Amino acid sequence: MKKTYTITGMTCDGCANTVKRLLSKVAGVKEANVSLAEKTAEVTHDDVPLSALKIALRGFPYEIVDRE
Ligand SMILES: [Cu+2]
Repeated sequence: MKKTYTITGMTCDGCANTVKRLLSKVAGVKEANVSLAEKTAEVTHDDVPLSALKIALRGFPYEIVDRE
């Protein structure tokens, strides 16, 4: 499935690249595309729970949340 989440805490392209890299490493994630301008991440994955994506960003100044 492909799902779009909100990412908080990103301030520059480096942040966006870091979030993309961290999310891409999660088991079950096929692709992650991050938009700094929209503060979103579009993640293609096999039913990876949001909690697993949150854990991937733990220790970094970013948070992934469901899009309102
Ligand atoms: Cu940054």
